Amino acid sequence: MSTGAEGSSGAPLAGSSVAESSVAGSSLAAVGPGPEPRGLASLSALDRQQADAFGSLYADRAPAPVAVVIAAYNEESSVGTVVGAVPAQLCGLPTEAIVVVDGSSDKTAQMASAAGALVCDVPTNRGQGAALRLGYLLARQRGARFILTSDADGQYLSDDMERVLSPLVNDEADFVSGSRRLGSTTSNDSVRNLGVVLFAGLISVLVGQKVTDPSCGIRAMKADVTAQVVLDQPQYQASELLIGTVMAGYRYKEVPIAMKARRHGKTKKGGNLLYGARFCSVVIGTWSRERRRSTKTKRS
Ligand SMILES: Nc1nc2c(ncn2[C@@H]2O[C@H](COP(=O)(O)OP(=O)(O)OP(=O)(O)O)[C@@H](O)[C@H]2O)c(=O)[nH]1
Ligand SMILES: [Mg+2]
Repeated sequence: MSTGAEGSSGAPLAGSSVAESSVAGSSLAAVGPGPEPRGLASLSALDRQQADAFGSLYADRAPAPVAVVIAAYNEESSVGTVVGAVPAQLCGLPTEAIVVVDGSSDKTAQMASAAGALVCDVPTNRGQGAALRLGYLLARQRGARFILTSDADGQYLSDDMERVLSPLVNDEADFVSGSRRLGSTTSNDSVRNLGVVLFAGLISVLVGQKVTDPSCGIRAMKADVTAQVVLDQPQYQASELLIGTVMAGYRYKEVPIAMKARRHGKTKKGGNLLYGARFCSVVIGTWSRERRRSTKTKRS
């Protein structure tokens, strides 16, 4: 299995000498003699502080090799069912659900906790991207080998989790995304569905990798990948993670999944126009940033 310190090409990535703590409750990112993993620079003081508090809170709970990280904001009607449906084992490996709530005004944190999740309840709302970035840190800190994400609104099915994780466990990929286009969706929002096709085409051309669904919330990655990619986006994080990972040379794979329409609560992403505009700006911004970086790396 790759350690995440190497890209799929075998080329060493920055920061392979950094040992992040994998012991709950201990301090983070003990830096050895070498460059820091790029992703650690994206962490804020709040992320580190929350991670320390979370580590202490759950120090007595045995860690699991597979962390299912879920960002949840005002999802009290569905988060308990989503957490309860996470299988105890995936691909023969024990799992744990880590739910990151931030500034919710309802009982999301209590419902997630009652359903058995480890909950990080951040006092201020920052967005799904910031919540997932923190969730990845929490999972790495607890020593997870694999991180799977899902949404708290019940749009993704726990039945698909094993299919998403399996290529990682078999070392066929470093990052696996579900794809509603390879599988199915019950959404009849034609604007959203068209957006998925158009952005998939754009990203495929930009990164030179066939992508069919760049905004699918069910995905899995080797845990170390999340420390190596820059995750600056506070809300529209999906394409930043995808583009950063593929452009860093990690092996990407998609598997078919079934996506359902939201049954409770409402979208946190705004209307289709705003969602599309922000998504587009993250795609172009991330691609430009990663391209500049690879040009600079090649020159030096
Ligand atoms: N912690 C946290 N989670 C968030 C935030 N915004 C969104 N989320 C969660 O991220 C997941 C995806 O958000 P959604 O609003 O469902 O976005 P979407 O699935 O792209 O859009 P829809 O198809 O309209 O549901 C859900 O579990 C949300 O609760 C936030 O600010 N903080
Ligand atoms: Mg949703």
